[in-house]
Amino acid sequence: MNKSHSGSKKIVSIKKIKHAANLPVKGREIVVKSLEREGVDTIFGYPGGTSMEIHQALTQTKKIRMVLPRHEQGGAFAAVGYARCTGRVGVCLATSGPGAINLLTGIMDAKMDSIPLLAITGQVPSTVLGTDAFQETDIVGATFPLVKHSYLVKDVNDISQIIHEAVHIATTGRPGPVLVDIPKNIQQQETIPNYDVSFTLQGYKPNLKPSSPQIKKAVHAIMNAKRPIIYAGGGIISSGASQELRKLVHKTGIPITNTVMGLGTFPMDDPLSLQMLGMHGAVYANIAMNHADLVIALGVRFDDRVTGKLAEFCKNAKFIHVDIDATEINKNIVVDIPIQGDLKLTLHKMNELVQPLKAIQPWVKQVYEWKKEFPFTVPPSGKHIVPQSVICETQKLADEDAIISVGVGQHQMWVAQFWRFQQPRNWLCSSGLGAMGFGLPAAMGAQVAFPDRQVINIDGDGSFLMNIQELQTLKVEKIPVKNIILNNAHLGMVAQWEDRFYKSLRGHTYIGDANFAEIAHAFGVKSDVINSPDQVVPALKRMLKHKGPYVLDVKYPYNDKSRGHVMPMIPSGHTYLDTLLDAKHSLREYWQEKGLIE
Ligand SMILES: Cc1ncc(C[n+]2csc(CCOP(=O)(O)OP(=O)(O)O)c2C)c(N)n1
Repeated sequence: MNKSHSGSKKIVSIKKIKHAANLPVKGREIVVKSLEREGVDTIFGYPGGTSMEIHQALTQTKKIRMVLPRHEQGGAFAAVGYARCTGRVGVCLATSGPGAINLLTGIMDAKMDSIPLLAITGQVPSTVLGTDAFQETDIVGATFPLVKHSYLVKDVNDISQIIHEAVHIATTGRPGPVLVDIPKNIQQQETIPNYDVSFTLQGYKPNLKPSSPQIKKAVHAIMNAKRPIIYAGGGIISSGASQELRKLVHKTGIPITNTVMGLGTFPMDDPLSLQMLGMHGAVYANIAMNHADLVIALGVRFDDRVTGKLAEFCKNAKFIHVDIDATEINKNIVVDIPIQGDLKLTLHKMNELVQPLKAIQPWVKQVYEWKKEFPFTVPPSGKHIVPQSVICETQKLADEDAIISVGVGQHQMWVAQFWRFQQPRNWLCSSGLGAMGFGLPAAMGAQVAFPDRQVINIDGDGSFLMNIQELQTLKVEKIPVKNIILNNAHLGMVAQWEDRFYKSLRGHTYIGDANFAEIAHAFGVKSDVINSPDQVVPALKRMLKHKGPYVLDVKYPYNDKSRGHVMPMIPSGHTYLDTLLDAKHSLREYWQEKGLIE
């Protein structure tokens, strides 16, 4: 939290008078006031020469908590974590040049996963723009393909309007990242502020209202389907349509599978939930998708990790596709019934028209049989810890509304497979970009948003190392994130691909056995290390009981046999029949042996 320095009270009162009397104030104060007016309560910002004016102004507000990350990438991920779990815009702030460039990974993560993010950057004074001035980077140019929209502020009188537009664009339609780059001299200039702003951007009017005839067509297709399946993704979360989705599933009885982004939109322990689909998804979800006659795609992208070989994907199905973003429709898959519009509105209307589907009972029975035949299984533990069991034990001990964050790799997929999410916005995962280093700072952002909830980062050792400096932020800012490091001394997921496709030749995937408990200790964060199965539950209990931040280093050996791999797995670009079920069998071979296919 900000601590006001001596004499600051006097400055505050002068500022208040200036605002009240419509006297000139500096651009930097207008930035802060405009953010306050947009309801921003937290900024993750790292200062430097061209942004310190804004930091100075931020010391004078009590409405915004300024969290200082220890790396701008950490700040951007924290803002993304804040946005993912609250649904409100996340805000990060950086100086020009290296600071701004360090935001790029977080901005891209927000772009790929449609997360509302406002990235504010200081810029060199406009008088020297284009001269290769010290720490000048054309950040508007550099982020051009990554953002939903961007602004270079050229006039101090535009600041409040631009901040209002930026937040509006980031949070409406398909959410995404917006950049506002503010030259230092504009932060310093004075003007009489005018906060009477409205949205004026020509051509930005996302259509929310779905077409009624298209909805009727979709409902007709649903009522006549014999083998329908719902494939639901992050769009459900963005539009707040989880309740409507639940109603659709329960009213019709149609089985549902989720993308990684969509986990939590539907309770994963409901019998009709087929959990996650795709490369490391449930075998039964992928089989059901590919045997369906109607795929109801809701807020999804038909991403390659879901479809595998496009030409073979759901070959015998018709597609309904609902998305707020018209450019998503017919992008990867040509669909039969496109519906452009808001999912909450669309599902609400569909729910009024659909009826229970009695004719699909044999299909649902078949789906339940697949579900029984191909469950996710935790390998038996010998003398070593099995990472999947750590995930299951953690869920048994954690609060129901715990927020779970992950890095990228095997641990990420195991959490997606084994954690049974019941509600949306409890799952922080860099899904589209797959950015290692996401877990800790994203958890930090979520914990700042929800100080009283459990926030647990289940990370890989490689991923954790990429933003490990944020342990100091946890300590100094008193952010009680719990970190479980599934530490196999390897870049496990890449090693898994080496085992599968490169004859186990290690191409720089051994990273060494760091002692994360000692590192955490050096940052002043409480920690523990375990390496045998009987230690798991007591160590988890101690961690969850602790009031402050915590690091639990869980050591287990990387195992090049299938029990150490994330299974099942559909090799990239293949079909569901190529699913590797274990070390020996693909689904195709298994079904051939049973005489079910040729
Ligand atoms: C920033 C970044 N660099 C590289 C990769 C490629 N990559 C994907 S998974 C992975 C290994 C992750 O290792 P670790 O975090 O230890 O998790 P594990 O797979 O062992 O659970 C790598 C290097 C990535 N996703 N992100």
